[in-house]
Amino acid sequence: MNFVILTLFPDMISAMFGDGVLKKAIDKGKISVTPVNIRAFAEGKHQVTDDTPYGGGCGMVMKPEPITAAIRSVKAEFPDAYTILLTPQGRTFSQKTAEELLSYKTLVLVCGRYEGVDERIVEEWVDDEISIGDYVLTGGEPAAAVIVDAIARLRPGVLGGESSAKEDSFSDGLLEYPQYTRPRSFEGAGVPDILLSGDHAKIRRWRRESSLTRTLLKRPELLNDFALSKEDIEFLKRLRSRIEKIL
Ligand code: 6GU
Repeated sequence: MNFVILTLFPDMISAMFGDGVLKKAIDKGKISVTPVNIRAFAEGKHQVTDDTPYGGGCGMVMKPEPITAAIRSVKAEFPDAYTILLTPQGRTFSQKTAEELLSYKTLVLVCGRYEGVDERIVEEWVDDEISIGDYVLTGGEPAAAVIVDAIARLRPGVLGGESSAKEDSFSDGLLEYPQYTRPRSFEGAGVPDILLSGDHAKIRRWRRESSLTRTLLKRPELLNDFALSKEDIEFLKRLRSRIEKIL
């Protein structure tokens, strides 16, 4: 899968993928991450990429010509690329969005800066607009990194253990159960006995129930959206009535 990131700050992108799991995935050819410098497509001695807004107002707007030239050049290489503008006005990114975008061979992520990009870019070239949450960043680059990370780790061969992406928080709509490793006693705090019991059926059940308990206490709204088994529902009923007795 190819991620092409149009930005005025390509070094920001290179830095974010120069280490760790995603660097390994790039080295192994599982994904490619290509920062494209929008400024390289700007004309003139000063290669200007922004200008003052028509109608007045503060801040600068990214000019349409350099972004258009950059997108055209990417589309020449990847005609089927799906183009996403990173903007606080977009639909909010989630695990579900990551799974949905996994089906594209090439994603072009356009990082906005300043007060935004000329609207004609959005009309002519943009297939989708995505935000990573309800707050404002100075530019789309951190958002692009978040989106690439969340999608890339779902690709086969990117994570070490093939099961790890399936077991984490949100993949089944629940938060993860608590994890422990050695030492068995750390500064007076122990490990739940059941995890040391070797009884794998019991451990599986304890983990499921821990996930359900955590989700109910920390993010109860998540329980509305996802399919729960009969056992899950029974457990949550008992948990709720225990909590109600205490309160
Ligand atoms: Cl995608 N861009 C900017 N500038 N701010 C954001 C964002 C994106 N998502 C949340 N805040």
